[in-house]
Amino acid sequence: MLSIVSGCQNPAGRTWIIPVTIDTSDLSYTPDLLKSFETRRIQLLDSLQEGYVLLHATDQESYNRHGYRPNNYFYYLTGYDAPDTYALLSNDTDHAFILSMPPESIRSLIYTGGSLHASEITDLFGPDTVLSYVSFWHFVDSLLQTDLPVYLDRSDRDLFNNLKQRAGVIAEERFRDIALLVDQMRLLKGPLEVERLQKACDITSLALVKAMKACAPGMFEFEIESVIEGTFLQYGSPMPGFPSITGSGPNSTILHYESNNRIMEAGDLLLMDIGAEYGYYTADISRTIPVNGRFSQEQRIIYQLVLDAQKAAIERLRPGNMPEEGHMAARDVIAEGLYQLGLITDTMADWQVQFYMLHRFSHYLGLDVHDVGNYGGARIESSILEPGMVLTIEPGLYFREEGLDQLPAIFGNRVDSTELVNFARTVGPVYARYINTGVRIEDDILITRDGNIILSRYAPKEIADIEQLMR
Ligand SMILES: [Mn+2]
Repeated sequence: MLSIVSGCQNPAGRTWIIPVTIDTSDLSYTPDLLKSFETRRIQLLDSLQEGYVLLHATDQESYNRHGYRPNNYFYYLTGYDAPDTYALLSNDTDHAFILSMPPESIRSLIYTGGSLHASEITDLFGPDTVLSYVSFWHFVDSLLQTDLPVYLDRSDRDLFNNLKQRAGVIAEERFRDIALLVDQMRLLKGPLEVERLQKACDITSLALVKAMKACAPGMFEFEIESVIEGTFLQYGSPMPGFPSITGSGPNSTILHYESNNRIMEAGDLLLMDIGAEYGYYTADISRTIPVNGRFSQEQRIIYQLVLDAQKAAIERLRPGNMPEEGHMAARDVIAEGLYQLGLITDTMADWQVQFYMLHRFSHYLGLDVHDVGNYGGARIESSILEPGMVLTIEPGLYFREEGLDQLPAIFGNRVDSTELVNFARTVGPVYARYINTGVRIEDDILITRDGNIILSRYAPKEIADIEQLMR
């Protein structure tokens, strides 16, 4: 076990201390951690009127990222994470919690090694029964012959289709969404979850500092990506929680740019939107830096505006407020700034502000980068902020080269075409000065009893700090 506090010293002598060590002992299955899975199962079964919950850890082939990770609901309720295994939860007192072994084959033994034995699974995860893969499905098949409802992750299409076929019914209402039972629980993070998110944020912050120090004109964007993801791996994060975005120059204005293969030039901005995953929880932090280490006057203006908006939003994030209040606070700062700069003609015209902002400023964070929560749907009862919620705040401003030409395509259905033409003509000369400027600043915020804690606080975002680190 190494115990190094990582500092990044720059020639000017400034040190960024990020309290993260190369040590994954915090991922071991402690009694407290195992208890947290059990508590969730009890809470779930308390709210389960009838029927049962069937969860799939997903299989080796289903990963869409660097490596395998279990289905979020499966992991959240069991703590178990072996590929292609299943869990069954019900209020049947003899079989309240059943886990399956993975399918047995000599191929999997040779290629991936053996799995835990049934007795080891029982000792560790505490199921009432561990069944072989085949026996598990015999049991499920018998349950499917009843007309009890089945709760499952409806986004797992393979499982859903498999169950419908086995049940031989088209009665879709028998198959219900586990989200109805669990999302409200997942929204409020417990201390052990916050610990993982904090560590994910610390590793990500360190990666950002290292990227800032490495960044120089002439480098490829993917070289920065490699510094970032190399740091993730080095600190025990097996993979990013989502594809890393390192977009420079014109690419800084593309929201989900993932090619990362352009050569960066002096005068470019570099927008990094990245997140290490740690213990299946992911960070999501964005920082925007000048490739040559110094913001131009135009870049400085836009950057400071986004930063001021972001801080205004973070201040509003406290218990009792709606997440919308953060969004609106940021929007108001940005609208006023854009108006002062001559980039919009009317602060009350939502479409004008939207033209630069392009996306919402906030989402929940947890096992998923866009974690469960109320985004306007009906899944979760209340969206008033409560202690234990974790959400991102990520205002951004983007000046695409063809931006003004795209106005009719974006707003043509709701704004009069002469108004669009006039707008483009009025703001055009000012807009031209900012072309290829894309700035996004994103932090991860834990709501606490008194307000909030910025989990991503170790990632520098003040202009002076970034410039000094890059000197
Ligand atoms: Mn985000």
